[in-house]
Amino acid sequence: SAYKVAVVGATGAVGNMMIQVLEKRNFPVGELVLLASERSAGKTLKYKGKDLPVQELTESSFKGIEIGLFSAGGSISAKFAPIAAHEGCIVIDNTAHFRMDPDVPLVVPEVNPDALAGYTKRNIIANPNCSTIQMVVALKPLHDAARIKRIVVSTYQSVSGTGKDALEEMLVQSRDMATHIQWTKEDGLDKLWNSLSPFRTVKTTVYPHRIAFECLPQIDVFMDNGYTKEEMKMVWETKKIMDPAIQVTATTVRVPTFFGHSESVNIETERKLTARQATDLLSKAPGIKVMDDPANKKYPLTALAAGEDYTLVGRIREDESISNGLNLWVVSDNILKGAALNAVQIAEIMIDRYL
Ligand code: A2P
Ligand code: 11C
Repeated sequence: SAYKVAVVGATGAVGNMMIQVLEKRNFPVGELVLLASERSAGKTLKYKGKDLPVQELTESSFKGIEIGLFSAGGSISAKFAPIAAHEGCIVIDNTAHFRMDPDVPLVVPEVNPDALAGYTKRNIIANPNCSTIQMVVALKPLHDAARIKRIVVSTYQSVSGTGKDALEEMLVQSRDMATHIQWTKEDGLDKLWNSLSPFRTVKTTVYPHRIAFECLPQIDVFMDNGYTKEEMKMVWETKKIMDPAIQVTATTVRVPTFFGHSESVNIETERKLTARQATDLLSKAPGIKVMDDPANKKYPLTALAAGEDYTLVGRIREDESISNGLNLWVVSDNILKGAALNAVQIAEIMIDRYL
């Protein structure tokens, strides 16, 4: 049978990708309803070669809708997800709003699909944060084999994670600097240094500092413990999805890349895993492509992960500073597996098992 599906936030970066993923995977869509703000009402978006109208999201948008994919921001989900759920719609929510609600399953299909059984409590299922999703996809097979005790992760997250305004800000700044800094290798470094100085304090609107040619060790807001919310999401969500016993510490950094988040992941396990054993486990695991051939300079890159369903894992090494430790480099498309694809995969399991 086919289902009546709504995409909430259809005009956004993730919402748009949700439509493409539904089409690409031939999801059994009977009717597709595209919802966004009143600003977008009247626009059309393509689905299977047809132009579908975008409608304004209202409290009466969900009559008869069976599956709702939400990606229009936390406050929109806070208000409209319960309304949709009350109408009998299964909500799959990509925002952070419901993730830590004990009555809401937080699911990565390759990791904890059975948690979906808990959906009946609220009719709402949460899609984890992109940086958490790719990390747990890569770590689940290692955890099953050797019990992970502790994770130390540093992220290198792309600008698309913030949205379209941020992508534009990065491009404008980069263009400006590349145009105005007239320096070649024949010139002295002092000339470069001096030409950079007007750009040390540029006015920004999206990020607190310039993102072009910079790394920002701040994603989202700071919490009372000195960590950012993005860092704490990685801690809380990993425990909820994989195992509450795992200790996690994270440093999340925004870097001037377009699509795909990269992560340096260090783990300590109870039982010893050699790099070779870890590579074998990862090669057989769902959703993962191992890309690890140092002799030929092959390792995961954002350019290889963008547009790709798989999470790429490489640079698999034993951590020589402890007895049972590994280092990995994990890269995945944050809009795809990190958001839209994971949500649609959840919907596929829901159809398979419960609807
Ligand atoms: P709109 O395009 O009409 O503003 P992104 O994260 O890429 O910025 O996208 C956010 C998505 O959430 C867009 O589809 C946006 O629609 C939608 N959105 C934002 N505010 C509202 C709102 N008040 N009601 C419904 N959809 C909203
Ligand atoms: C980023 N991870 O890259 C964020 C975006 O909780 O769904 C997604 C935020 C979230 O900035």
